[in-house]
Amino acid sequence: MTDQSDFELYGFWRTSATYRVRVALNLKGLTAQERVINLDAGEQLNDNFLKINPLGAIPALIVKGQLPLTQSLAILEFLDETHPLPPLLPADPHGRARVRSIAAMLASDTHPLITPRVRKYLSTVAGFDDAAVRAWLVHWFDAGLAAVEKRLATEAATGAFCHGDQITMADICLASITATMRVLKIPVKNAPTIDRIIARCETQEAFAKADPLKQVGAPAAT
Ligand SMILES: N[C@@H](CCC(=O)N[C@@H](CS)C(=O)NCC(=O)O)C(=O)O
Repeated sequence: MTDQSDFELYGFWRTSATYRVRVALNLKGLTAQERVINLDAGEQLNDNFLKINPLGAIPALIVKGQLPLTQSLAILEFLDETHPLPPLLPADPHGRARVRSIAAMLASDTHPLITPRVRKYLSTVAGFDDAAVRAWLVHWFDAGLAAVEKRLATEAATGAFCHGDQITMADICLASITATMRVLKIPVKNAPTIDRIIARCETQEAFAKADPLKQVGAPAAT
């Protein structure tokens, strides 16, 4: 690396999974030199990038001299283990499992259904027109967030944030989904607990700095 950043981060301005890593880096006070992989230009499928992630997906985090790290949740866990403060998980095992469970509902069960590769398959192979693709996106965002809202609104462990009053990886994953919905101009519906938690997250610099529209390559806000 030519600059003084702690890491290299392969990402793109609007992506949900890269957002998660940006927020975690910001919370930990770490910096990354970003390498843009333009998803609109299909750069995730270039040979050079496929050597970094054969799945053709960002983010990838490079720790100098080591193999690339992929998968945002694995990267969040890595950052938390190597830079423990502030922690992204609570101390108790049950709480840790709850936070990982909410994070997985968002990053593992909701996010994959709305990725560019799925949208491309729907429009080029499955015969979806633009309206049908949009209806698909709205359906899966709504289904994922409705389930998370139900948990957050009814479980006693919910506090100012998804788990108690400290930011955890559940909040990072929740905000990563709502940030992407905002980019796609899809509203969050009937989710007062999510709305409250996201409003609180957005007061935090670590989240504000990761706003997709503030990243290199983002279009001017409309
Ligand atoms: N589970 C992965 C998902 C990675 C992923 O799908 N990233 C999207 C951007 S948010 C991507 O690069 N998609 C490329 C494509 O779908 O072609 C993670 O959390 O890192």
